[in-house]
Parts: sequence; C-alpha cells; structure tokens
Amino acid sequence: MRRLLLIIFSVVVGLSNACSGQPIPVPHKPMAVILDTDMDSDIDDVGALAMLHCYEKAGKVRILGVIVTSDEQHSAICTDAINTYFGRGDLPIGVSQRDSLKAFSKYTQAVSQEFPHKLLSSKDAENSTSLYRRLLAGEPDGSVVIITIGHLTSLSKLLNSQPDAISTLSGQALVAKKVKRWSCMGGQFPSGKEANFYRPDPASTVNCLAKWTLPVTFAGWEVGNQLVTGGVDFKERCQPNSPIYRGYELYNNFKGRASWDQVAILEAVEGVSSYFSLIKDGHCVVSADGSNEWKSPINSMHGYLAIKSTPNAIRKRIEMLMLGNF
Ligand SMILES: [Ca+2]
Repeated sequence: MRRLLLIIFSVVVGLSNACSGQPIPVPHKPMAVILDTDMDSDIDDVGALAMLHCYEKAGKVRILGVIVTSDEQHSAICTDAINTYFGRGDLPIGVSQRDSLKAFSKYTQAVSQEFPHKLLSSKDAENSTSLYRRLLAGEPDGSVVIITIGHLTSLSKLLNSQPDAISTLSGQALVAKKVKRWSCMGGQFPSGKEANFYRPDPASTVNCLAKWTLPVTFAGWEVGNQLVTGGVDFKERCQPNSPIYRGYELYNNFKGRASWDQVAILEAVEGVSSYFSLIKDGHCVVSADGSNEWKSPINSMHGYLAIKSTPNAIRKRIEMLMLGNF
C-alpha cells in the first residue's frame, strides 16, 4: 500500500512539473576524463592533477586514467602517489617511455619517496597507447574528454595506432567514435612557439592536428602565464603533509608559478564560463618546428582561449580547486 501511494505521488509530481512547464531534473552524469601529463620539469601539472581530483570529489568528473608522457624516471610514480593521496590509487597509469629515463625533476623523486603508491617503476606501468585504447573502448560513444597538459607524443601514438585485440578500430576511428572533445594546453596565440608543441616532439603536434576531427580548445601559453598560483598565500592554506604542498615547496619554495596546465583543466570541466572567451575565427596551424599560427579560414572544431574576466578572479578559482575546495 505504501509503495502504491509512493508511485501515485511520483506520477502526480511528475505531471505537475510537466504541466507547469518546469524542467524535470535529470540526474547529473560526471564527465569521463583522460588526463595526459608530462609531470616532470614544471609544477603546474601537480596543480592541474589536484584540480581534477577536486572536480571528481565534487561529482563533476570521473577520471578514467592518467597518461604520463615523460622521459623522467619518477614522473609516473609521482603521479601514482598523488592519485593515491586523493584516494584513487586504483587509477591506471600509462607511460609513453619505459627505458632510457632521466632524472631532472625537482620534486618527482621526493614525492615518490615520501608518499604511498603502488607503482614501483615506469617499467611496471601500461604502455600509453594500449591504455588509451583500452579506456576509450570501454566508454560510451562520444563521451570522453581528453585533456593534454604536456607534449603530444602519446596522443599522436594513439592516433597512429592500428586495430588490435582491444578494438577492431584504428586509433583515429576509435577517437572519432569515443571522444567528445580535446582540451589542449599548448601553443601560443595568435602565433608563437610554445614548449608542449615544439619540445621534444613537434612531429607529434603536427600529426595530432592533422588527424584530429573533433572539437579542440587550445589553452595557449599567454593565458596561463598571466595566472600565478602556488605562492605564499597558497602555502598558508595548503595541507602541509600533502604531495601538492611538497611539490610546490620543492619546486621553488612557494614563489608562485604560472598556471598554464590548470587553465586546460578549468576550461575542460567548467567550459569558457565567465572566465574566458573562445576565439573561433580561424584554425590552428602548426609548422614542422612546432611553432603555431592562427589562420583563416574558420575550422569550426578549433578554438583558443582568451581571458574575459580578471586574471585575479581566475587565479583565485584555480587555487581554490587546487586546495580541494569546489
Ligand atoms: Ca605540463
């Protein structure tokens, strides 16, 4: 009887919503995200990953896995330690390179030694192409957002990949079927030469842009460069026994750093919102040396960001998210 009354109540409420023209709430579905990072020489990747975990805790995203496109030997382990700190030690990590790794990061080794993680070596991580393919194959069509905050070697390898035991589709076809859009920290707009595009693998940038047919938003160098985060005021609010605190401490002892990578995360999850304008009057052309230029004619899939609100408002929002406050 109680169940019957509940059903009648639900029907009546539903009808009244329909009759009043009020939209019936649809349950929110978190956005499925793959992050592709070069967590090594710079610290903004750490801030970006912290933001992504904050969004996940707030129910905005579902992180599928992290691709580590780096030749630094502790980069993947450090990424695993950060994921573990945020309760996602289960996240798969794919690496672009397992051999001939170098040690040049100011923080990845210390974070790896000081914080728990499961991954003992990059050699134990999955190959980036196979992880990309496995994650994409397991998701509904047109649903995955790829965020790249490093150079494009792994994405290029994915796009070049051939059908295999994971999927009968080529990498390009798999991306076209499963991906919704790409948020890319890279390039300088309207023209310039930026590290993710030219160092160490400009051929991959050219290949990615040639093979990419879906919406892509570029968060250029000039945007994040205006947004310094991780300074002394951040230090006062950051949990001292966290890998985020240690990373920024080891990097430059909280002198602050531009938020190039965090912009790509912010835009990927919140859209241009009140913070950015999306310039769509042309398309991005990358030369063989990795320099880029915004040119006509319009490619409706391409857009790049410009700051619309004040840099300080965006900077504050980024730091809030880096601190875990949605
Ligand atoms: Ca980066």
